[in-house]
Amino acid sequence: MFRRSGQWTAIWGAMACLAACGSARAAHSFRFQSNLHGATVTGQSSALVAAGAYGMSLTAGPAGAALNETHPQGMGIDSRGVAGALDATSTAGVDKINVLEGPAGGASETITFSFDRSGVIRDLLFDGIKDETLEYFQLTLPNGELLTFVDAEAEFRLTQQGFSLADLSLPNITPLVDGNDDRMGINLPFAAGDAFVLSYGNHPFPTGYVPRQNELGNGARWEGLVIVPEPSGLGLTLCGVGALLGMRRKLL
Ligand SMILES: [Ca+2]
Ligand SMILES: [Ca+2]
Ligand SMILES: [Ca+2]
Ligand SMILES: [Ca+2]
Repeated sequence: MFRRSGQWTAIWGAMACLAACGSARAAHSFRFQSNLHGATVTGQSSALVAAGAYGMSLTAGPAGAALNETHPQGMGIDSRGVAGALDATSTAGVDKINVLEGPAGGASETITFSFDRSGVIRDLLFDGIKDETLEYFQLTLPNGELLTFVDAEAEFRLTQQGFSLADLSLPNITPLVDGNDDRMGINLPFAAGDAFVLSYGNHPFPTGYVPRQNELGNGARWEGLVIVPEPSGLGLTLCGVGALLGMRRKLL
């Protein structure tokens, strides 16, 4: 009995040590809102921004599109410069990331981004993803894997009408958190220069599903992200040695 409680004490000690190691890593927050970066971002096809020791490269897509940071709730893409595309109808806008309309429409606007040193994307911050209209953001990771972020209430809205998230043909569905459309603690590692691609979509309604007030997806915005440096190999080793020593002491 004593041995078992000692084991648990050691395990808790190891977890506390790992948490302490994690919290010691400084967080760097990139925020996009209200022209925080002025003309270095808004109106540009590509931009460089910085937060602490990190530099971030951003590129708007498709070709001809420009970054737009004018809205208080985050970054959008202005595609008025994309030949054959419409980006300013009743359901979309130049300060949102949305699906384009017009002859060259059908695909989403995109933001491709990378960093000048390695690290971990800890938190992703979005705005304007609506639950009942089945809007989503997708993030293509450097390894090609695709993550899909839906509203925290999307599952609830679907189940109200006898459906579920499993009815959506989307890869790796990851619900956002509460009403803020953010995802904390996602922890996506990257190397310097690794490219991520952010895009938007709205899933076709399953047959028989009717969104409240018959609303349609209308684009959404990217508020930013928080990155932390990679866990130091030395720090983790010290944590591991400390945890083992603690466990050994408790078991003796
Ligand atoms: Ca747009
Ligand atoms: Ca929306
Ligand atoms: Ca939402
Ligand atoms: Ca948010």
